[in-house]
Amino acid sequence: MALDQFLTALDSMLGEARACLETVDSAEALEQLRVKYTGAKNGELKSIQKMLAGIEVKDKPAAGKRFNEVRDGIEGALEQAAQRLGGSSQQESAGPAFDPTLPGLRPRLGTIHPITQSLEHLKEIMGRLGFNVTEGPEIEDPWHNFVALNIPEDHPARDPLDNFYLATAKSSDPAAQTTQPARLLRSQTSTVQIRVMETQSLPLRIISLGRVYRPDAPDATHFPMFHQMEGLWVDRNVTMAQLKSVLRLFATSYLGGDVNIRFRPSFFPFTEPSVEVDYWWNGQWIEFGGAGMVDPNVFQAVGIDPEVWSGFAFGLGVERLCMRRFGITDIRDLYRSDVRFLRQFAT
Ligand code: FA5
Repeated sequence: MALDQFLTALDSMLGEARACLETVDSAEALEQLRVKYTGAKNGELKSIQKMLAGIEVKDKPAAGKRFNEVRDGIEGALEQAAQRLGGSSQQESAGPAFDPTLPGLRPRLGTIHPITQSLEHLKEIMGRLGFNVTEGPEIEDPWHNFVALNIPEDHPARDPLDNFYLATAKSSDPAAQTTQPARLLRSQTSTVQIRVMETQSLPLRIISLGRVYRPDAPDATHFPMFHQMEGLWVDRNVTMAQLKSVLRLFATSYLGGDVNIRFRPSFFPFTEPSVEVDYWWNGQWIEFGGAGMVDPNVFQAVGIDPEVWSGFAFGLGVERLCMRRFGITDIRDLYRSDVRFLRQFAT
């Protein structure tokens, strides 16, 4: 088929279609025109499109281009006519817009992640015990993550293999490279103890909840990113007995009155004496936190007189608490982003 002939057929169809669509005066007539021109089986556009096969190869690009323009022109004219008649041509073709006899579609609501639920719940319990919520940065410097916490330069806790140090920007100036301060993802929320004691006046009673990072191999109870809740109480006569009472009260409020917890002597550079706290679950003790009396060296690092002030601090693993409360036996399930799993913990 010659190109001229093809273009003439296209143009006359477009002219005719536009004329009809400008004057169409009912939805039924519009629907008939829609089928006449754009119907998938016998529509006129379809018939003309078939003629494209008979066009010479060299003329095909021009013919195809004009065909697309005409098709868009007809679809545009259909849409305009539909709007003039008070609807959309798509809706008209799909039948009645609204069928009140159909059952409704229930909207699918998201659920709050169990860890977020736990964070909120922990804040609420500790708030009732008089602890105010504070925040600290996730990217830290060695002063707040180690030095002020009485963790000396050669302590294994500072080993690059046990921390996520951040690569510092490369500088062509070798002097600048050596003076750039190290940065790391905080490995514990105890960093916030230091920030709070540096800036807030005494006495104080705070908690801080947030993410911490360690290159631990994932298993049922370990993950490289997890959350901790740090607590710090500094006043004139704070004692270990108060620390144990607060942690017991907290554990029974969050995990239930029947929870069995124990304190084990332990060591942290920033507390003396120190304990680790476990709960009993499924036939074994699970460690959910560390705690102790603030070490005098830590007080001195932030300019607080340890002869006048005393305090306790604790750091609890939020995932371990959340797992016990919700009956989750593998920490990795919390971070697989499987909504079928997470939906079970809807509030
Ligand atoms: C600490 O991080 C201390 N900063 C806690 C502390 C604060 C002691 C204040 C004294 C005073 P530890 O490394 O034991 O301690 O971690 C505390 C809790 O975090 C653990 O008991 C455990 O519940 C949780 N935890 C530790 N590593 C992981 C991990 N890889 N995945 C999940 N939870 C973890």
